[in-house]
Amino acid sequence: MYGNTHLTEEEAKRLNVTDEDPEKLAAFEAKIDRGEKIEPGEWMPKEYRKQLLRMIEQHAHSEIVGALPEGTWITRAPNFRRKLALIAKVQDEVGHGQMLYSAAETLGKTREEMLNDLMNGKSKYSNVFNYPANTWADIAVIGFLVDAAAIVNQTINSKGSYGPYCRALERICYEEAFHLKQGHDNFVYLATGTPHQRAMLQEAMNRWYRPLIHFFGPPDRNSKHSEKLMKWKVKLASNDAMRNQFLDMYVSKIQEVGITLPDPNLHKNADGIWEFSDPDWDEFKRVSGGDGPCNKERLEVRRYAEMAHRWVREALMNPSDKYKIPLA
Ligand code: FAQ
Repeated sequence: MYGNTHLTEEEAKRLNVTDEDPEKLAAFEAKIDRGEKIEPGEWMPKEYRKQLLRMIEQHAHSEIVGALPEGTWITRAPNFRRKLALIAKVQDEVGHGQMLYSAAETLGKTREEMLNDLMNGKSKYSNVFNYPANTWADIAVIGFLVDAAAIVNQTINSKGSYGPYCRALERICYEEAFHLKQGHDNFVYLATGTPHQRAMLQEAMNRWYRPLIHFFGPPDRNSKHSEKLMKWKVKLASNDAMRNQFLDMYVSKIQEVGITLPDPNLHKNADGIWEFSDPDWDEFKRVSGGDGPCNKERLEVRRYAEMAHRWVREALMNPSDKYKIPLA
């Protein structure tokens, strides 16, 4: 065993904690096992900090990049009610990014460093936001199913071990529940609408099916970080388990309004596990590695926002005479 921890020497090596103080490590693990939260400033293994930061930062980037595909439809929403709901939703997503950047900052990386790493391509964000929103039906699919997928992941992980991340996730889930409702309403409206509306929705569903399967990450057998993240209760279910829960909850809701999924092999087996055709994991690797249909555009928009709004940040952070509005 490694010190007085529950870890074998082999596990300690895999978790990359062999240079940590075994006493502190044992106390840290015991705290997590008791279901208590780790808070900023408390001792934690370097690898826990690194993994947590990577995951929260990636999540924060996903929220602000995730606002872009839907954001492009605000001016083209089909009516005022839908427009208002979409504006509120997109604003919420950016707010989620803010909450998550704040949680990530408690681990020692500044917001500026994180945003720079997003723009220079060092940090990842969710694959799903590298696909275009070609029609209004894409907004229904994103609002209903991407939000549903996010809720499955976030509800599970909100019971995790790091206080600031869990508190942010809890709040985010409340807001996502509203997003899902408006997405579902939009989805059902199109599915039960004119033949043209139904065809538009089916076409969008066909395009989003694979990215949605990819959303939960690679299959467990290829997941690099799950062992550590699950050991330390950052992630409370594996990629496959979350994907399965999503399919369990939403396949029937899609099919009950007459929309089909473009995989003849999608079915639930006798053990209650969903099986599906190979969703092209090479595509997932390409898209999450930077080579998807919209990766370039998404980062260009981010770089433009950074440049065009620099003066606002400067005015807020360094108030000086240069930015003072003369009062009459
Ligand atoms: N996209 O070892 P694993 C939202 C990478 S928020 C791109 O299994 P892990 C709200 C992974 O980084 C959506 N890359 O990774 C919204 C790793 O690469 P690396 C975001 C992915 O961390 C809705 C490699 O593959 N949610 O949608 C993806 O154990 C509507 C190996 O993977 C979160 O971020 C992916 N999908 O498990 C906004 C939730 N999956 O770093 C607007 C928090 C994996 O070694 C509109 N994150 N990779 O180079 C998580 O729960 C986990 O990070 C997983 C991946 C489950 C995503």
